[in-house]
Amino acid sequence: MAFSISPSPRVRRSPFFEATVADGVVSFTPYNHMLMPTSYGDPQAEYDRLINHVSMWDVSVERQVEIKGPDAGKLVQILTPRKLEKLQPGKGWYVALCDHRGVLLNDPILLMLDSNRYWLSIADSDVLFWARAVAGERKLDVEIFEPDVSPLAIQGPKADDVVGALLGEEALQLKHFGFRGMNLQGIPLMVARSGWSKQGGFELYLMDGSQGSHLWELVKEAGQPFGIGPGNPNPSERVESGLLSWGGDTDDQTNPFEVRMERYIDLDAPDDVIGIDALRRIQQQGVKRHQLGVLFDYDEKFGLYDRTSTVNYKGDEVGAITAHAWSPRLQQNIGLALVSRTVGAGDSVDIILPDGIKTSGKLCDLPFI
Ligand code: THG
Repeated sequence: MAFSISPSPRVRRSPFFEATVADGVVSFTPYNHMLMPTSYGDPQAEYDRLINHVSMWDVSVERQVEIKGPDAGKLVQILTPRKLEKLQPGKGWYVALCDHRGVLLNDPILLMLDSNRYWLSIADSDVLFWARAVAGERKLDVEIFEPDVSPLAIQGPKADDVVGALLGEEALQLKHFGFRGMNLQGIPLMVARSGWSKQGGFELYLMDGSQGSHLWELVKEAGQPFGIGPGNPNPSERVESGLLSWGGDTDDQTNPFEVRMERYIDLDAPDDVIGIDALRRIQQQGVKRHQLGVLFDYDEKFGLYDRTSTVNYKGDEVGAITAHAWSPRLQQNIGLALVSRTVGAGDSVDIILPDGIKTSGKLCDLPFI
């Protein structure tokens, strides 16, 4: 199969688009109505850089929904069933956004800029509409918009070296999910210690879209001595690390308890939080599914996939494999399963892959590594 993406103003480019093309990007995926690079043509090298060195990613698609005004704090609390009293300016928290059924709508990082200004750094769903609708219905005094903010991630064990060289000690002092405003040669940034990998690193939130190529070049230059190269959120590493991909690992029924987000849910959150009643009821009646790992008995290295696989246990369908990948560190095919709680870690299951191939595997706890 060889096909291309038709250009359209509906599918927006990132401020780093030209730079990624110059660096040899070969594929993209649509995400939040934008294009995210997914490969530079050498998956092995890209994985190796992330695990052993350092990698730079255009993750502009992680759009910000800014909520600003006297009722901003009130609105963000209504949107998430995690109690926010202890959130401080300069700190980000991983939160669930749920609908009135308790179904997970998005799993953003919530960044508190100050007491009346927040960013929701979103996964792939239209939070802007949701937040505006809720604010309107609850008659809250807020402005909600997408600011000119585009994250560039620097991930891997040498990310501290690169960011230290680029931005100095101030940046290195940031704690996990902490962030601060900084200026790099006239480029306004919000610098955070975060990113969608478990290899450590930073995200530079570019706050001036006209400076994308400039920022990309500066990061590339500072990273040269440490072997930096372009990459993207890595399918193998994220499955090994058990990081959630909303919309891939979740469906229109998935609640946060099913996908290991219970530690981000406070059932004693205020009663006006959307979904809180449903979440209390779900918890009381018993959660039906859970997310586990699966170790495949299938030797041929998995590539990418575009559909889920069926999981059977003793002849009955019990759920789906929502992601699978070859794990270079485990030297095995692994996956994420969303399955009935009637099965658990240690159980052997039969799996029908999207192309119809029948195989098997063993369920296990997450993360793999
Ligand atoms: N960075 C930014 N925005 C984002 C993402 C990101 N928006 C979309 C998506 N990623 C949001 N989803 C996640 C999922 C998991 C994590 C971060 C964002 C994550 N989880 C750790 C874990 O699950 O082990 C730690 C969570 C914690 O410490 O509370 O990091 O990557 N800007």
